[in-house]
Amino acid sequence: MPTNLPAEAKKKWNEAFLARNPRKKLQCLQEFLSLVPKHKGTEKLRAQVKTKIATLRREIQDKKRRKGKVHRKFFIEKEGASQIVILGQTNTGRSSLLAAMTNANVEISDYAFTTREPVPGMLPFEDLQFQIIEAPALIEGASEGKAWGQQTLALARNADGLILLVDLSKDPCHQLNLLLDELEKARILTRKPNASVEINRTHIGVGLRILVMGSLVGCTLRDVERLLKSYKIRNAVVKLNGRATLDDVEDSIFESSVFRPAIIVASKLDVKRAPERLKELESCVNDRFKIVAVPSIDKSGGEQLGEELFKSLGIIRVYTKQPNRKESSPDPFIIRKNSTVAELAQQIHSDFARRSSYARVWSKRLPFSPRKVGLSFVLADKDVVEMHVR
Ligand SMILES: Nc1nc2c(ncn2[C@@H]2O[C@H](COP(=O)(O)OP(=O)(O)OP(=O)(O)O)[C@@H](O)[C@H]2O)c(=O)[nH]1
Ligand SMILES: [Mg+2]
Repeated sequence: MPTNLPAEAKKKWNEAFLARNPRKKLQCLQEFLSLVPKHKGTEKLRAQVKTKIATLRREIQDKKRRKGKVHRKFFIEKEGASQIVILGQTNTGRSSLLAAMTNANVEISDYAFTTREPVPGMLPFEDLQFQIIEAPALIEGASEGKAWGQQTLALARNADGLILLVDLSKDPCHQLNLLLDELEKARILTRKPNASVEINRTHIGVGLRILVMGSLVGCTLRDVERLLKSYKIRNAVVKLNGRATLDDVEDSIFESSVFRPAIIVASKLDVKRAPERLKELESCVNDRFKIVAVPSIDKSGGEQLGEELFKSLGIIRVYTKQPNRKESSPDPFIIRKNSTVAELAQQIHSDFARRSSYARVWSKRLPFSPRKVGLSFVLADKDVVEMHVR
């Protein structure tokens, strides 16, 4: 829905964006909010800005309080093929799952909130390793900053995929809805959106570079340009994927949504009413997510979990081979499903991409191998690719 903001408000938003000092930013955001007219079209925006203000205020207070105290470590460097974050409420069995599926050394207890910092572990799957991270428990109000919620949700935002842990000893649909609600408020989407808009603002004069990778719906490139300029955005690289509307562009000016594929893991299958609660969960999920029910004490569940994660992430492995060698590299390249030979070359090196001219591909899915293919050839999982340059 269009927000129809007055020019003054747009200008104030830009000022808030550019402010480096948190106090100045807070002040600008408060002024911005007072300039936003109250109607249906601005409802979401106003809620979003209020959350931003509350978070910023808390950050300023925390900084004052924390001077000299130890900080909790929340950022975890990515390792392996993908980083997956386990989200769930307290005592749902997140640590138990992590301990059963990975090599992590983690404390399991029946006390609430045992895990206070993210804990990583590696889950092997075929020739890949997934990095699984237990996030601290998520509670209602996490997106507004309760119980380190902002940091926990930032972990999820930074990950490649999510495991939503649902405990079958309690009401499963209530747990799931709470998680989805907090994710939505943090603008982390678990459903693939029709469009994604990325705005990378630069402070030097490169002008507006708008790259339309998909298509524009109900607007032209000029409209997008005009909208950005009305927010005083004059230097930025803007990438539009999928079918983007002008509303999508405006939304992402305020804060971009990210899509994180998710699966549900149901825990505590051994409790008395687990089978009927699993049915309840299935009916409220209604095929929106894959549900994996594996006993967390049983290591054999690791393979099933690995496979479901691999499927949900929308990635494939390809093995590259040098033209003069017989063997392909033992370690796969991880690329997005439906990637082309050109995109693989780009991932290897941008210079390599420029010089590539064709490839030879070995695969069981082809009637004969190797097959000589062009740069637009779409790759599949386990393809062996030999790139040729000009
Ligand atoms: N019956 C049963 N109990 C389980 C299962 N998995 C975990 N538990 C118990 O549930 C309690 C909480 O387990 P944790 O793995 O520590 O839960 P958590 O989600 O990591 O909890 P916090 O980190 O404290 O928020 C412990 O007492 C576990 O023994 C299971 O499959 N069945
Ligand atoms: Mg734990």
